[in-house]
Amino acid sequence: MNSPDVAAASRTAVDGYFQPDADPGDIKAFYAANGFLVMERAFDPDQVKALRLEATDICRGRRGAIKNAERLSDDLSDPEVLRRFLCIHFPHKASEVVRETLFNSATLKVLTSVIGPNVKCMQSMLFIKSAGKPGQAWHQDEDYIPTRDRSLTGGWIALDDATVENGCLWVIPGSHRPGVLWEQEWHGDRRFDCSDESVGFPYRDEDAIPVEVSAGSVVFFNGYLLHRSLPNTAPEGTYRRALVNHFMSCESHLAWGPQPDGVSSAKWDSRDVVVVAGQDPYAHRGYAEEHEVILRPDGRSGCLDWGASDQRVYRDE
Ligand SMILES: O=C(O)CCC(=O)C(=O)O
Repeated sequence: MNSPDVAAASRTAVDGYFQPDADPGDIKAFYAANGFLVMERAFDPDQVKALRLEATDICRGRRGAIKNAERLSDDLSDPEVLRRFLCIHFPHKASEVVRETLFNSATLKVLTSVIGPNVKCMQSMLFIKSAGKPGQAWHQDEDYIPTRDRSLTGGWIALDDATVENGCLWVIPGSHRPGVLWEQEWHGDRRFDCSDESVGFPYRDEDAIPVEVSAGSVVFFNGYLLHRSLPNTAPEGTYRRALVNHFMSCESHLAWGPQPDGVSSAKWDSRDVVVVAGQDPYAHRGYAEEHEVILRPDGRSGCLDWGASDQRVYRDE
C-alpha cells in the first residue's frame, strides 16, 4: 500500500475513494452502482488514537463485563490482552467514545446520501484481529440483520491502515444489485471464523477487489454486498483494528434479535436502536436494551454456541 497521503492524492471519486467535502450526489451515484465506497479522513489521527486506547480498555473489561470473555488479570500487557480478542459486539453500549462515532459528520453525510434523511444504528462491532487471527468468509450482512427496504449499511472505521497483508475487506463491486440473499453453508476453512459462507452466487473470487484504506477512513457497504476478509498475515505484534457500525433507515422495521412472544413477524420491530439522523416515525414506541456487549468466538470451540446447528468439521480434519 502507498503511504496514506500519496494514496489519497492519487485517487479520484471514480475508484470509490471520497473526501469529506465530496458532493453528496457523487457519493450516492457511486454507492448505488457499486454497493460500497470509502470516505477518507473521516476521523483525524487524534480520534483514531483515542479509539485504539478505548479498544484496549474495552478488552480489559474497564468499560464493563463482556459476555463470554474471561476475566483478565491486570498484570497482562496490552499485547497479551489484545491477542485474545477477535471481535466484540455492541461496544457502543459500553463506551461513550465508541458511541460518539455514530455521529461523526463525514459518516452522517454518507449515510444521509445513501440511505435517506432518517437513519438509525442497531449494531456495532469492534474487530481487533491481531496477527494470525482469521477473516470472515463471503457473506451479506442482510442475512443477519434484515431490513424491509434493503437499507442496511455498514460503516467500517479503520483504526489501523488496512492492507491485503493484515486482512482488509474485500468486496465484489455491484454484487448488491440483484437483491438476492444467496444460500449459506459451513465453509470448513480455517482462514475464516465461525460465520457461514454465502455460496451459489454468479461471481468469481477474481471479481473481488481489496479495499485497502488508511486509518481514519470509513468503508461503507450495502447489506446485500458480498464481502469477506482474509486472515491477518502481518507480523506478530501488529493488529488490524476496525470499528464497524451498522445503520438503516428509520422507516424500516427491524426484525432482529429476540422476537417478542405473541408479536407477528410483520409487527416485529426491535427498538434497541440509536437514531443518528433525522426523525424516527416510530419514536412513540420508545427504545429498549435487548443486546449486551458480547465476545464473538473466532474458532471451532465457540462455533456451536454461535448458532451452528450441525457438526462443524474443517476440511483438513
Ligand atoms: O472486519 C472484518 O474482518 C469483517 C467485517 C465484516 O465482514 C462485516 O462487518 O460485515
